[in-house]
Amino acid sequence: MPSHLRMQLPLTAVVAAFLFVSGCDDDNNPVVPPPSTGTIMIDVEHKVGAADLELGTVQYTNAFGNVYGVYNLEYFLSDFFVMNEDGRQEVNGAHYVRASDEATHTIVVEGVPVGHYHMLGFTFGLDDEDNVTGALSGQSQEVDNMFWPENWGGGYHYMKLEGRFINSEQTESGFATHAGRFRAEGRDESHFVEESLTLHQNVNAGETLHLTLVVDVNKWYEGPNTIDLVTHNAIMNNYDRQVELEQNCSDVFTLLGGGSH
Ligand SMILES: [Cu+2]
Repeated sequence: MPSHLRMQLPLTAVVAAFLFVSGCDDDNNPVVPPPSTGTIMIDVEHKVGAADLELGTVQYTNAFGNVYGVYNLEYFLSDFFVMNEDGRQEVNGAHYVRASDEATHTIVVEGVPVGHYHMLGFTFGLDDEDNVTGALSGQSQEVDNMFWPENWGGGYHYMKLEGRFINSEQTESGFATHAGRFRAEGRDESHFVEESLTLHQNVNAGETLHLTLVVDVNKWYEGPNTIDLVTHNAIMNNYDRQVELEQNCSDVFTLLGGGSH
């Protein structure tokens, strides 16, 4: 450390002590500015219809009539935003969720400007800005394993939803609902899903608003497209399957604790 810096330290300490003491004479502490943002904490709950998602057993029935089980579910939610009359406040960042790992079920969105908001939204998967190979590296092996092949556009899977179902021969067969941006020659438009959920809540300075996001796995397979799991293997470069999934995302997510007027 240069000597002139060391010399200044005692003087700084004296000034700080004086400010602190004089600040104590007032009810308000003039030294620390009040926070202008709050936090939204979202707990993710996975369901299949009304039932809690239980991994690893073939016990659910989808809209098509497939009897199936989920063995793995992992996905990204990113770029959370809240909206009110003043506009849209975005808090960028990607959150990795894995059904088998409770530690990934809490999403903390910090730095939300204080205000009353009537909408909470996010991107299911990653938009083009975030969906870049290597952009999320260094977080975990699980996140790295979400990579999407370079020849299909690179970046990351939006979701891996994998399991087993009873096929028409009455035997168990695997399915892999892998969602992502399939980019190829003649197919280079972006596609990602933006969700918006109704909210009537205040974000208060320095406080945390708690919400629950319910994710219903069955909804990925119904409305508007009723999906037969027979068709859900090796779908990553299948344009029609990816578009169907995108459309079905609209009612997968519901918000609890959003309040009302
Ligand atoms: Cu895949």
